[in-house]
Amino acid sequence: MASGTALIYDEEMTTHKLLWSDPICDIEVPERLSSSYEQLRSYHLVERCVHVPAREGSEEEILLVHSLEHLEVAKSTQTMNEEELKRVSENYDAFFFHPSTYRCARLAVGATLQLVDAVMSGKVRNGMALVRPPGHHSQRNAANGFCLFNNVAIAAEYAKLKYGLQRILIVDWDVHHGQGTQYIFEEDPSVLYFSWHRYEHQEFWPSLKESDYDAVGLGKGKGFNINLPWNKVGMGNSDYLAAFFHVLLPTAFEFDPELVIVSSGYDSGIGDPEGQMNATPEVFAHLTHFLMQLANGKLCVILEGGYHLKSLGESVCMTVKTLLGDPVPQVSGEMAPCLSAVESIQNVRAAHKPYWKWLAYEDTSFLQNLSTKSHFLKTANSNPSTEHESKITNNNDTVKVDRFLELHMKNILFPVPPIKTATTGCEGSEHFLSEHVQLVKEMDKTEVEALVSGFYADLVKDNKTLLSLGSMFVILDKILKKEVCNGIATSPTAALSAAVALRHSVRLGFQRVLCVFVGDMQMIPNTEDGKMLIINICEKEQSGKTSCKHYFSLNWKEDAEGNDFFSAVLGFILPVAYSYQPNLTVIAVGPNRNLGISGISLLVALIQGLAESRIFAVIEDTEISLMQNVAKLLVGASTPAFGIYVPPTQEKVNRIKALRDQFQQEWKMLQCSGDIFI
Ligand code: Q9C
Ligand code: ZN
Repeated sequence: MASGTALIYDEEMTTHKLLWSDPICDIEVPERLSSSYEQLRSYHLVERCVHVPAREGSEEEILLVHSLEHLEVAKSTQTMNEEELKRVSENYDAFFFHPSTYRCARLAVGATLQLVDAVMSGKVRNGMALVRPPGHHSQRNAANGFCLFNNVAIAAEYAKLKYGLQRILIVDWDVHHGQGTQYIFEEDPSVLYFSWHRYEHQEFWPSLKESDYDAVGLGKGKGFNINLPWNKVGMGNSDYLAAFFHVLLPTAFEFDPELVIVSSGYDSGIGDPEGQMNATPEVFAHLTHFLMQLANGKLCVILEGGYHLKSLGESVCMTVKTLLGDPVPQVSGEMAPCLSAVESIQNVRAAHKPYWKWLAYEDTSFLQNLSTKSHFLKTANSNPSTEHESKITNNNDTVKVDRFLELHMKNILFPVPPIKTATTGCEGSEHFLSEHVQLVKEMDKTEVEALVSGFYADLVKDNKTLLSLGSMFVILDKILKKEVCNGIATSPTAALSAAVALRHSVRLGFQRVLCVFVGDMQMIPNTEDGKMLIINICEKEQSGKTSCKHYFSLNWKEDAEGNDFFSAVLGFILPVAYSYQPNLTVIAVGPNRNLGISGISLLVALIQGLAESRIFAVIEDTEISLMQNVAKLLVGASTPAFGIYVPPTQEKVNRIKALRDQFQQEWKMLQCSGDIFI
């Protein structure tokens, strides 16, 4: 299993610069690269990465995507004077040539391919390349939007050719539409291209009809081009997360890529003069964390845009930190997507319904009637209570954003130590013991009795149970004191241990504890005070409780053929959990579990984005191999195998949809369709 994170940076790519005055291009400055690298250095992230050198991409490699003519024009600019450079530049929409541009663009291509090689050969697990000029607007025969060669598109073609890959996912979270990338792969079903972008009903550059949600790909490539247009500025953390839960991630898991490449523009972050969006740096940690769950962790992040230097640098650091496996910081702000974002999400889901199994049974009956529906929603948009409060929106004042980021990043638990896991020395633990694991000593019996006597005292019948509670108290304590990030304990009675753990964590001062129960859990603690939220995944309908706001019962029996739990995790559990914003997560697996190891691994892997990655897992002590799997996940020693993707049955889709309809007013991250407006 590959480990380590590659970082590619070559100062020479700062020599490409604008030589004349041009208000359109003057934001694409060399400092974008150098100051991001400095920021990485100041957080001590550079020394934790594997340094991989850049190289020049070869002509042959560039010709995988571009025409010979385009290559020759670019090459010819090396010896031109300023006047000639300016004249060639004017042939393109928003591009400038410098005598070193050709050399830098070849380094940008080569750096990207070096990263692909490092990841594909297993030298590292993942990595990031800081490159200039960027690539995603560049087309077969044209420079465009600050881009000369399409680094990411070349990398995808290269990976197909050199490693025989059949499925590559490109995620373009830059705020502009990578129309260049779309054109290159439009007819190619082996490359799934996802882009969200500021669109404003085609008002925003590059103002193309084909950037809208109905451009789904052509010919054999139908369904493999996903555009999510943002029709308003001010989109923030919750809108981006909703897009991942309700569009990108389910599609990506069904597609099952062998490699993920990110067109990683940070002009979609707060303070950017181009994007005018509101997403704070830590959201990029979450996006990165989600993408790390695909393709066995093989993730290549390539810089595209990003023009607010401070915001760019912080966001780059968040990305690299997450690639390294550090705890994921909490996202800030109220977790509710705005109406305009939900409208875009519903439209792209409807447009892609014919091509993806996970969407097949979703109720998108408004499909026939999209334009009227959209019109209806446009008027609905004027409801101010469901629109974002735009405190930071439309704020071009770079000083104010700088100040905001300075204060904000201080609250983001940064720097934090790498993940440490606490556990008891249980059977099979030698398989995952490492420097990241702390063995805890158990509390003695009288201490435990004293602690438990306040609540479940009468239930503690034997020494074995008492002892397992003892180790649990120690682990929770270490999590609270931030000595470790997560912990795992076995118990002869997981239900009892979990119930006690919940009560105890609230007593320790955790304000919001999310608890996910899997299997037979007879003891459901009282959740009335809102300090706990319980999601009970069980096979039989639980009676009572169903009306309680902080208790959900999700009926689920995993499909025998493979893992059909993706739809439940993405369509319900994660949205509710992100709406709740817990500061501790407890996962308890009891007897007669109704989910396989792959389903539980999926749950644990994705839930790790919450509560600053603070997780306490309690597992019934007969479940040795499950215990080993979960422990490896918590330690970060493996990227999980989630098993074969199986689409959910109509019946299961309906069940999730019913839960969404019932709870989306309260838990707003569940919103992904127009039903909420009726
Ligand atoms: N009126 C990247 O972020 N704006 N490129 C042109 C013309 C160009 C952005 C405006 C923005 C290019 C990689
Ligand atoms: Zn951009």
